[in-house]
Amino acid sequence: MVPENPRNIIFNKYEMGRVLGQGNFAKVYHGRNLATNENVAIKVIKKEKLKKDRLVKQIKREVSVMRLVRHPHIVELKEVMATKGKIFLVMEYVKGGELFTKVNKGKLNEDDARKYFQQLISAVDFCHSRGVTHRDLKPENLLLDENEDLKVSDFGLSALPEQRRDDGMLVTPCGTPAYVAPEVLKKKGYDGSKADIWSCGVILYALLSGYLPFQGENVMRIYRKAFKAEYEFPEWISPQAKNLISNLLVADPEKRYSIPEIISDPWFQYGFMRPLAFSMKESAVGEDSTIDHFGGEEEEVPELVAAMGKPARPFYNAFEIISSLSHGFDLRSLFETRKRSPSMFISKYSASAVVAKLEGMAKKLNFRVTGKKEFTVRMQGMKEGRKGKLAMTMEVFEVAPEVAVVEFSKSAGDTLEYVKFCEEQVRPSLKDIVWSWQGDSN
Ligand code: ISQ
Repeated sequence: MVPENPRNIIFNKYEMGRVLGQGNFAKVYHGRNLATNENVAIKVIKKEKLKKDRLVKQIKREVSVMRLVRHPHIVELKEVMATKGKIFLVMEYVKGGELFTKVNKGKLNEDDARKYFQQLISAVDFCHSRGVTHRDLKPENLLLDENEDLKVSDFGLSALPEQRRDDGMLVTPCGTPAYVAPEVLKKKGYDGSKADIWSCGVILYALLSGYLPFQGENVMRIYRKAFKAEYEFPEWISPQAKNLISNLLVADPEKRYSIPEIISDPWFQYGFMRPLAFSMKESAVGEDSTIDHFGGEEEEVPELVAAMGKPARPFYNAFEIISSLSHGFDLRSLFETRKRSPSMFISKYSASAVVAKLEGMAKKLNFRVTGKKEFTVRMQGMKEGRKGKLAMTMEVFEVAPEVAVVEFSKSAGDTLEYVKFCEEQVRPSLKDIVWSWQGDSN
């Protein structure tokens, strides 16, 4: 029998409220943390809406990206929970609504438009520099908080069924017609970061004019104009802002401004302060979830919890979440209590680049590579230690393009010698590929 749940409580922790937004694969609800009364936004993704492997890839991506990043202009992902049929992404609730509700009431003055554009570019720059593109920047993803500051949502989520050609270019056409770059529409390979910059150009144009640069009675007409970057400026936009827009809405992505060029543009620079960003967050997985009964549907047992029983400890850090996701969305590893001699770091390089670097390190430290299988490297020292030769295994998981998690463990030798070796030799020799070490705050 399905128990009554008139208040739509999920995981004994959140009360689900009204719908805030809806997309192809997900619905976003207002939520309230029952213990703290904190408002949250909860994105609910039904697994059946996507093929499982695609879904897992997508979730992995959003989680791995959003769990790691803290940026004042990116919507924070607080927690991830799942039942057999649904994934719940608990996000920061952004109160002020969509930026474009404001624009619909009329164009913004240049100072306000510049402030939002600067905040947008700092969020985009932050993600691009971590190898993450948005690819669906559009009004619905631009929210305003209670201080009238911008928050970009869905970074990392637009990487739905992603395909890359051999040269690394994206081939999945995605995005929203009026904001989509010509090279995306052409369905040729494209550079996701240049496509984002085009969308930023469309957004800046819309903020300053109150309407879109490429309009038409049907999608084909809009596309045709976008292909040729055919648009006109209203006369009230200043020459400096026009100059910047005309360097963003350039059909050829090669000739389009890059982020550094945008940042050094004089119109953009006016009053620009780079926000303090990035801290590696400590995370929390739902610590006590019993029966989830949401939306009057069939009773579901949260698989994370059902599989594992009550967790031994309530909090997990981003590394644990990511590495467990890399193991196929099986979060059991989060609940292991056995202490290994752990070391993990996140790198902003591809898995193959990291593997190459690990092999180079072995050589430099006079270790012999004793095994290499896909993204696992085993190596052994030449010198006899207290308990024989030291040996270690390093596993590399690519959790997003150009984001790899590297986990290493001792496979032979004395633990103290191993820890010392890691601290004194391994860490320094990897410093140019390490983005952040497990346990380090940033
Ligand atoms: C956060 N707050 C309000 C609305 C939202 C919509 C989508 C994603 C996050 C959100």
